[in-house]
Amino acid sequence: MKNLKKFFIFLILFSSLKMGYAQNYDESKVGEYLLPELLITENGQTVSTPEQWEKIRRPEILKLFEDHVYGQIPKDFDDIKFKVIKQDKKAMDGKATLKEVAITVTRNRKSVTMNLLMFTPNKVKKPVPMFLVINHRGIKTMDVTRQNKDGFWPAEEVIEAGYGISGFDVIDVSPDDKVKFTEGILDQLYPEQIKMDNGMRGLGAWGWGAARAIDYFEKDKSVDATKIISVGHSRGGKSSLWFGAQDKRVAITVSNESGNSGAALSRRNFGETVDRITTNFPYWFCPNYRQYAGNEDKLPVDQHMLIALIVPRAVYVASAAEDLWADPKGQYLGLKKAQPVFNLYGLETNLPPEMPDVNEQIIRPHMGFHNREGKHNMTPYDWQQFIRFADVYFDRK
Ligand code: GTR
Repeated sequence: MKNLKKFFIFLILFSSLKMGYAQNYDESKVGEYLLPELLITENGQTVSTPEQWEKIRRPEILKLFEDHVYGQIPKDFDDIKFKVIKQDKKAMDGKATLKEVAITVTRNRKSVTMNLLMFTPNKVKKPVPMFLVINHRGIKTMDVTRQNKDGFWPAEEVIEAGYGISGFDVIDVSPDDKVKFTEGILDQLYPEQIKMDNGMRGLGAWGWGAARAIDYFEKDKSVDATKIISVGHSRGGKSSLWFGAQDKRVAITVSNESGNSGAALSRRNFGETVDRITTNFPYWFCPNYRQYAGNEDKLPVDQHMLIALIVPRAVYVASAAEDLWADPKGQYLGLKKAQPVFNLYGLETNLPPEMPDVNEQIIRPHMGFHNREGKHNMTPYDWQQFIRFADVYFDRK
């Protein structure tokens, strides 16, 4: 009997402890939070010009994300080779050209090969802007035979709009798996990163893969490599943002429902938390990130600063109304709180204080947002919005 009583007391204590970390979906319980300063340098200097931002504050913030959240994305290797292993100039009933490219990267005499899949439209004269998807949903979503048409990668619609569409399966660079994530570029090319507290992990490795895809596009005359649009959904969206922040060759960075550790503010206590994400997916982040579980206020950054790193290149944030786990409002605020950096460049963004209505797109220089009706997914509706935004940004229509 005594033991039973003890057990119940333990149970109550344990569950209230857990409550501290439990998910909140009640707007009235979000509470107050103070974001780190975007435009004050570590020396206390106020940033008021793009030059100060680029020379001082941007590198400081980039390093903070590297050291505390995602880890590095190494840039060095000894050799890169591209081999077009398949080409079909009459794909999609003659509307597009399909290419499958094997990209082999060598460092310290070890190599990794990733496969890039791409379609470019045939009825165009100029090189085309290219959508590049960091794809964690598997190769089946990018069926090159087009027998299986998946709304996650709606190649026909993108080709019809005059853009190229491409993607690679993240498994080629770093499997999306707690145990196997090193079985790719980490084991083969960058083993020293595994031991580092700010070493590359899953999300950074996928970004590394996207960078190698752009290395290829720079050599392919059918692609306008100055107009690359990096796209990722959810975990892919987190990676797309981190990659877009690093690699200035990305013209538009799209984050679709990237949520926690993506576009959503971490200090806003709503939906997924740093504790949940680092418990379930520790291998996405550098080991240092875990210390901020239940301790978000101590983070030296918040996610609006990640978005700000991309400016003045364009950023598009998409969310879905029923995807509360990813905190649509927190994602909107992530974009909104990055505004001071857009403004530094003379870009008058003026986002309204509240999120726009569901299915209402907002386009500003150089940012866009929508909150689609429905659940967590990337759909043809989302793609239509990305295309509309790209048309405006690239001045195509
Ligand atoms: C969830 C994870 C999210 C998001 C999502 C996805 O389980 O908690 O942060 O990344 O997976 O990638 O679909």
